[in-house]
Amino acid sequence: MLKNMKKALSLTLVTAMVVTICPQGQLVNISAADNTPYCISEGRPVYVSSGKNEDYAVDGDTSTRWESDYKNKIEWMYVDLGAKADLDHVYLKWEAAYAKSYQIQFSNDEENWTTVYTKGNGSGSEETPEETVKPGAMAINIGKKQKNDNGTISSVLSWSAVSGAVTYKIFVENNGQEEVATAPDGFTFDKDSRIDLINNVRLLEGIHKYIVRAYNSKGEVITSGEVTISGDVTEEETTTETPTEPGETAPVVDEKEQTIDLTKVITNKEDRQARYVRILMTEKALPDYGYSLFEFQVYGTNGVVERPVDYGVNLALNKPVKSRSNTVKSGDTTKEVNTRDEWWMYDSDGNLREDAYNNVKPENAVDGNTKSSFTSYQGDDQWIYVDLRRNTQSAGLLLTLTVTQQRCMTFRFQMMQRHGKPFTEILEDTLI
Ligand SMILES: [Ca+2]
Repeated sequence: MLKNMKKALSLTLVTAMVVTICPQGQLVNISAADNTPYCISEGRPVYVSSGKNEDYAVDGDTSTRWESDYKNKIEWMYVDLGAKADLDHVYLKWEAAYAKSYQIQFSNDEENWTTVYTKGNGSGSEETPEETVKPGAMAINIGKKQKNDNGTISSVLSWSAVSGAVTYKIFVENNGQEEVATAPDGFTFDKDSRIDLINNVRLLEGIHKYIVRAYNSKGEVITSGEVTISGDVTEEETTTETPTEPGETAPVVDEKEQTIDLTKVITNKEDRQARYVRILMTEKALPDYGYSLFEFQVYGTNGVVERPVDYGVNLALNKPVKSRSNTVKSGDTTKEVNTRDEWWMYDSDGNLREDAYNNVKPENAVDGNTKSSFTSYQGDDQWIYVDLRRNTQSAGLLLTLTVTQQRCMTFRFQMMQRHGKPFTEILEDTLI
């Protein structure tokens, strides 16, 4: 079992018992009364359609990840920000099994979702989609348009599965009148319900709204989704206009790391408010695997996650450190050790292995690398201190202590103003 603890303290520190000390984590410099957006999703409750360890997607650690079940094409994840917050941007860090197509959606009741951003499409095409998905529990994607032999235009329409649905029907709204949608071969979808989640539809000339309805076994509509699409070929070929609804933008850093600037895809500030933010994944980069996401971070203000404290510059970074020297008796000889000291850290000639020492040396505690650590000698009353090389009145230091033994540990933080002077107690605490 590991226990982590963060403490703010000043100047020099002293610890007790066997303890591993890692240097400070990532700190964000933010001035007082700042309105700068920050990560308001970290550590918040998160819900997924499948898979384990969903908390890893909001833990702020880019080395831990969530992975969905590998079977389904459609998966989702949403985070509860705890309050209707002002949203600024979403940051995604994917593993190799990323989503080629996905949507960012908002909700305030966990039931009705509004799609505010769409990347890719549902057909596997690399082309920029032209659809504008309306609010609804069912996400619809329009694939690449194609010209049929008979001169008509058609496109692949796919949608997300709805729990409890036994059939789906496709309709098209034409001049305010609802009609059944038609397939390129003349098939009308209303005649025979289809349970497929993908269908080829013929596109009529002009702008039309296509509607997909999900029915339960009693023939009742559970939910529906809508998509607006043009059947005009000329418009498709010159599709450079600004979309009338929030749509695709190109803020992508690369396929694995993406930032969606919500201020660019949602014009009105009032529309950038939500308590729940969802990512609906509709197309896999690696079809045989689940979706795999290291981080799903939502940035904004007025959530419930507190703004990170500004600890300023890390004054201890790579400064001289010293840990207690322990006199250890081994047979007839004695030796001085200032770190963990185990038999397996020595080679067959009895010499301390350099790689073993490098894993535990005191310098690891101030190297700015959260992956390296100092481990003290395995006895009580151990200490490590750092010399900041100057006197300062406003020094601050954030320490992460990782206790590697499951037992009571008392530690004290102390400071010394000048070499040779007594230490002054700053803080004493006990971990159990
Ligand atoms: Ca993570």
